[in-house]
Order: sequence, then C-alpha cells, then structure tokens
Amino acid sequence: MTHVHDRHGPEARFALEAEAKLPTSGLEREQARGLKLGLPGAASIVDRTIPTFSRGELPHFAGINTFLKTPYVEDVGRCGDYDVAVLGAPHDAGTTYRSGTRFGPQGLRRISALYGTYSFELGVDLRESVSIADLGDIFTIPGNIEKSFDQIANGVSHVFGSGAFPVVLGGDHSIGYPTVRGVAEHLAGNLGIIHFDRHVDTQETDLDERMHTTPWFHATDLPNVPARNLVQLGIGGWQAPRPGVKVSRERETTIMTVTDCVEMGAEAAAERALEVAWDGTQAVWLSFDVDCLDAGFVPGTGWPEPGGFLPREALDLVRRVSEPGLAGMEVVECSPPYDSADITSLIGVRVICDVLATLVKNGHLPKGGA
Ligand SMILES: [Mn+2]
Repeated sequence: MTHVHDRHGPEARFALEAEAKLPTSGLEREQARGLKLGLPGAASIVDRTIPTFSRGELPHFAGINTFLKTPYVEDVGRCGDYDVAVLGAPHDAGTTYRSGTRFGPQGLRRISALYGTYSFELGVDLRESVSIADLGDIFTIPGNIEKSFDQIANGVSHVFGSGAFPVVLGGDHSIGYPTVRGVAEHLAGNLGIIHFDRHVDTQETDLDERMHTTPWFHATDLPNVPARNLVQLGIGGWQAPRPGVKVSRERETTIMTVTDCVEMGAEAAAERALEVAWDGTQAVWLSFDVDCLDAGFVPGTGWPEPGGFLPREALDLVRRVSEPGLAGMEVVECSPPYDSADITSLIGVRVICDVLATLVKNGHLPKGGA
C-alpha cells in the first residue's frame, strides 16, 4: 500500500512503512481538547490547531510536567480507566552514599517533556495506542523506611489491582521490595524478577536496616517470589558487596555480568534472562537501576560504577525482555541533584518509553489487546 524504496537501511525502511500505518486520531483528539480548554489561538496564528494556552504535548518547554504530558489523574480511584499508570515513589532513605532520589520522579517527569510519543525505529506512537495516566506520587515518610515501604506497597497494589500497568518512578532501589510486594499479593502463581543493575542488592541488611542494597533478599522471602526466578543483568565492579554475593549463591539467583551479556550477545542473554524469570511463573516484574549503565552516562545516581552497559546495549536488552506478561516496571536510583544536563533522567525516561512501545508492538498493551 505504501511504496518505500529499498535504498534505506532495513530498520529505517521498516520504520517508514510502519509510520504510514499509524493513525492520527489520538493527536486530533488532543488538538480538539486543547482548543476547547485552552481557547483558539490568536488571529495571527496560521496553524489553527494551536490554542492560546498550551494544552497537551506542545510546545515541549511549556506546560505542567506530568510524565510525557499525560493527564494528571488526581483521583486514584480512576487509574483502572487507563492502560498505564505512572506513579512516583520519592524515597531516598534507603541510600547508603549519595541521596537525592526523592527528586527522581520530578527529574524524570521534567525531562520527559523532551520526548514525543512516537518512536521511529519501533514504529509505535504511544498516543495512538495506549492511554496513560500520571497519578502523581506516593506519600512517603522521610526517615522512616518501613512506613514508606508500606505506603509504596499500598500504592502499587492499588494500581496493579486496578488493571493498569504500573510504571514506578523511583526512588532508591529499596523500593524494589515494596513494589514487588504490592504486585505479588494479587497473584495466585509466582512472580519472577528481571533486574538491571551493577549491584546485586541481595543482602539482608545494610547499616542495620533494609537499605537500597537489600530489596531482593526481602522480595524473594515473599511466598510467591522465588529467588530462582530472579535474574540480574549488568552486575559487576567494585560495589557488589560480599554479603549479597553470598546470598545470591545460597538462594540460586542468576547473575549475568556486562561481559556475559556482551559476549553471549543480546539475543542469547535476553533469552537466558527470560528463561529464568519465566520458569514456572505467572508474571514478571522489571526493575531497572540506571546505574547498570557506565558511570559516564549516569552521573545522577547514588553509586555510579565504571564499566557498565552502554545505553544502546541496555536499551536493546530491556526491549528484548519486555515480553507479554510483564506485570509492571520501575526505574530507580535517578538522583537529579547529582545529575548533569538531565542525562540520567533522560535515559530513565527512554527505558520506560521503549518498554511501553515494545509492549504495544507485541500486543501486551493496551490491556485487553489492540
Ligand atoms: Mn545499583
């Protein structure tokens, strides 16, 4: 139906063909809503889709920064009306070196304004395919890790129970325990975990508390979250504490270093990760710590570590493991006070967008099928 010449690269050719098939009805709805709520533009404005008050995506530097400028849904009782619900977990009481991840949700939302809803290579326009709500943030309790855990577990449980796909904006990695708890309580079967990180995060306590070095010890103590279904990609360097390594050995988690993933190749590495996480499980949780990337790409994080993934390697892997059945995801350890030119938040948002678009491509979103 659409003629595209064959001198393009193969991926570009796919992209050009895919774009021709995407609808524009979502954009038209957004423009009509903008004119209704934001008044028609001044008489001198030639493009009559432009309102007087910015409503929706444009211009990228204007507006209130919800995630991807999606609607702020203040009534969390309505989150089940959406395919995807974004919620912040602004918690950094679990950090053991640099803090600041309490501002992670703000940083991620702020730079998400730079993104459109369309991915060229993936051939997906999120605006046309899924409804996304931004629920704002969980009320965490500064200085009280356990109460914050209970709040985060409540929030994630509510979202997952509503049928929306939860996207959690961290927060330090200690939130991995309550997020998993909030999902697992809904499942009759088991939950697997795919975890991107430089650090194992499997020790029982750190500095006498359940810090961001400990989420998977406690998550895999839950009755339906077997440690054998925890797979960790990108681990390595000088910050993987020995107590956690010991636990990984005892509990038979699966670890893949950066070298493992690169030398096996992304396809084989992702296949291994999926085999482990999906062995006998009903659903899988995706936990992405931005520090799985080389420190040069993520200055805004709690424990930057040289030698991690390149952004394109991590993005390739994360897309490959975004299979139907994913229960939800979190992006953690983004610490804007230490960031430079928003680049750490930028990659965090990119991971979320790539996962969502991949889930659209493979039919897991919108809920109930396309
Ligand atoms: Mn980490």
